[in-house]
Amino acid sequence: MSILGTRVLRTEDPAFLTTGGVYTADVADERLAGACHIFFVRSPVAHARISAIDVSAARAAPGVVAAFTGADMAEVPVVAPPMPGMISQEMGQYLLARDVVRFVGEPVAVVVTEDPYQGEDAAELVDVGYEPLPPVLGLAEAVSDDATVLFPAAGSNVAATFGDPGELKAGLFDGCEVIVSRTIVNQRVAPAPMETRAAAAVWGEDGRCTAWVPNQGAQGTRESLAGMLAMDAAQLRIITPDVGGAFGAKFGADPEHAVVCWVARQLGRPARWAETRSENMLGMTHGRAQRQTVTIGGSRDGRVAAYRLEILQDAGAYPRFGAFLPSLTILMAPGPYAIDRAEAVARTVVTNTTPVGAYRGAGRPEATAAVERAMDLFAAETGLDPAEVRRKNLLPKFTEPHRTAFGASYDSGDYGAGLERALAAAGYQGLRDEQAKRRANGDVVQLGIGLSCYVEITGPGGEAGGGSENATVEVHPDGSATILTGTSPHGQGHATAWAMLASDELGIPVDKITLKWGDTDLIPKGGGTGGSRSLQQGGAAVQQAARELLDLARDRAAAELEANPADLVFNTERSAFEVAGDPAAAVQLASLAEPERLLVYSVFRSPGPTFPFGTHVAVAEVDTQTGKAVLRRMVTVDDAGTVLNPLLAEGQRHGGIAQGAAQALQEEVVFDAEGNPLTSTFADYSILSATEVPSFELADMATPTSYNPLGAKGIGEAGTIGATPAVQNAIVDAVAHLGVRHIDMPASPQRVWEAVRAAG
Ligand code: MCN
Repeated sequence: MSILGTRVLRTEDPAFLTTGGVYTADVADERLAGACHIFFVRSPVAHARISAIDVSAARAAPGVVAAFTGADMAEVPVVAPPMPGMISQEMGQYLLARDVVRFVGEPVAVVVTEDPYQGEDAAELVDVGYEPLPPVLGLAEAVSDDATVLFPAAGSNVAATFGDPGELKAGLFDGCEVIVSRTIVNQRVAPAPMETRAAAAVWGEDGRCTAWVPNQGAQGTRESLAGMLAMDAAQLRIITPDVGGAFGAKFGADPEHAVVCWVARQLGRPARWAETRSENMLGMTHGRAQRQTVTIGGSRDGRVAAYRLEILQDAGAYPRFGAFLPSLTILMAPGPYAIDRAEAVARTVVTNTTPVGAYRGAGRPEATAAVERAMDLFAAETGLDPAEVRRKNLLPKFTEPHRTAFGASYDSGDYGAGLERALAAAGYQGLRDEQAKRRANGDVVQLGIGLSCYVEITGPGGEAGGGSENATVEVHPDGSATILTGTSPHGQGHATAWAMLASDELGIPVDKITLKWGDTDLIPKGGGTGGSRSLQQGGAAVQQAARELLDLARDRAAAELEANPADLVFNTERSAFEVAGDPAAAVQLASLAEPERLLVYSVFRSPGPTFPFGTHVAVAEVDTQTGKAVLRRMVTVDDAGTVLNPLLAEGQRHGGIAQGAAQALQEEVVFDAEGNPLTSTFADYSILSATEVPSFELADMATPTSYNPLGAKGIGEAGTIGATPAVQNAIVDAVAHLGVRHIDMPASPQRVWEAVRAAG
């Protein structure tokens, strides 16, 4: 019997739950013996010209080995933004700021000490002269005609445009009986992984640098670092130890990682860095940060005819992946709906804030939030039930790819079934009855029901739109096996999942299969983990490699048994080849691993990305006197095709739903009018905890994809994509009868209370 589809317990957990995890700060490799420690001096102002930097006092402080500024790194070029041709290349960042600082937290200098605790004190002694410049903070401000231009060479604060705003069709909403328009804020949030950023680096006598970096893909990090340090990627070996969460924000490398490598070379001594939580809140990329204007129109009977989405994306001070997010938002703008006329445009601007990057969902949660809010605004205007409006507009079931107006090709979907299953699981009508009762009673605590139907894209990549990934599977003479993968787990459970895939083919128990990842000398190629690509590409590669390994082994077995390869059957129960009809004539797979190694490297190529979908139903209570909103129930259908391991998939849904709900309920990165961050600790940034969310109610549904033999789509980001608008819609719905149509996220008591008051 196959173990695919079963709840195999995570083989990673015994180590993680005891003392077994080895994070970058724990790496005890002997090459790092005697390492010095790096502490960054960061800008305390959002925008300023640097008049002078004096590190002499810091150099004389106890334990200080060295102190460096940007001037010491003259040979290191400015780091240009990614994606030339799309994003302005005039908006580069120096590894250490040279003339101008553009956000609070930007690295300006480093002090290097013997003891990790001496750095913070010595950094206090670095004297930096800042001549304040006017900060640009709001998105509207960034694009106003008299805005301060952060990069004069770029000519404006616009880093990228997607679509031509001048091309917006004047007649898009012609013939619509109902048109609603609204500007909504998809606020900036912090990825806040448990493990903050870190690195360790050492240069060998061969002139190569070995760097340990907790990230989402060693190979991509090697390319990023090589670019930043203007060196040949072959001179770098990147090793990824255990990673304590990444959530999209540990893709590639940050300037700090490059500085660690540079300092180690400069001093001829290994160097280590691990940041504090506050540094992480300032320096690690933030997510989301869009202002969206939605316009939706259709007929009084609830049919949507036209939809427009205009986006202003905040890239923060230096364009990184965040600058590119709107293209994903636009790609997924119409979501799961059949909307005849739709258009979307975006501008990405720079502001004096922390750079914005990918955060779980990366562009797709923003698309879902916009269209799901728009659907509710449209339902409110037509006076129809939000479920009914969605039912009327969802694309009908399809099994052949469906091409959208924005060029996405949805592989397979059954959105209506997902909606009905979620409504049934939630007991939708009963909830509406309860709501009507409370409204009629004029209860202080009102009930809100929020829906969100979504479709998202997972596993994008490659020139033809599909991605590829490699795997090596090796069977050892002792009956164990090793898998090398180009993906890079940081909480998803690949060690368990990839072992299941190999075990299923080879008949080797899961606990005898070891997964290796994240060492560029061992695994030179790999796409890493992001865009929920890993199972559909990396997992598929493992299965393919294991099958090819059996082909190779079959020939060896045939020779050994003096049989025709075609007459052999592989018995997974025994992990042995048998002569058909004569099981006594058999040879163990493991015994074929000598004298020659039994190993196969294989690359799986996917024909295209896949499009998971689902419906989330949130039930919230809102106290109309205090504005306090509480999430009571969360019922979700998340269809990611065939599920490999329900335990892993449910874990992914749980984490994602919690993060998605957190954005709607309480998380927000806030800056004051000078650009000072007000949420740089967990005391101020109210990161969600288990006490603020109910137990999630997960309903199953699986519509397989034909794009990989596993039938699997991605599940890693579904939770954040579906949950945020469902929770936001539930909170608005709770007070909709009082005249409230919209409340921006997060639903702080003050914001909810003000909305209720304003509605009268
Ligand atoms: N899975 C499954 N059946 C499916 C799909 C997936 O059993 N049909 C399982 C897979 O075997 C894998 C897990 O679910 O163990 C997630 O697989 P997949 O959807 O392929 O996503 P990735 O492994 O590529 O993970 C990436 C995704 C992203 S992009 C972010 S961001 C994210 C996330 O995963 N960050 C996370 N989940 C996270 N979970 C943790 N704990 N920490 C993070 O930083």
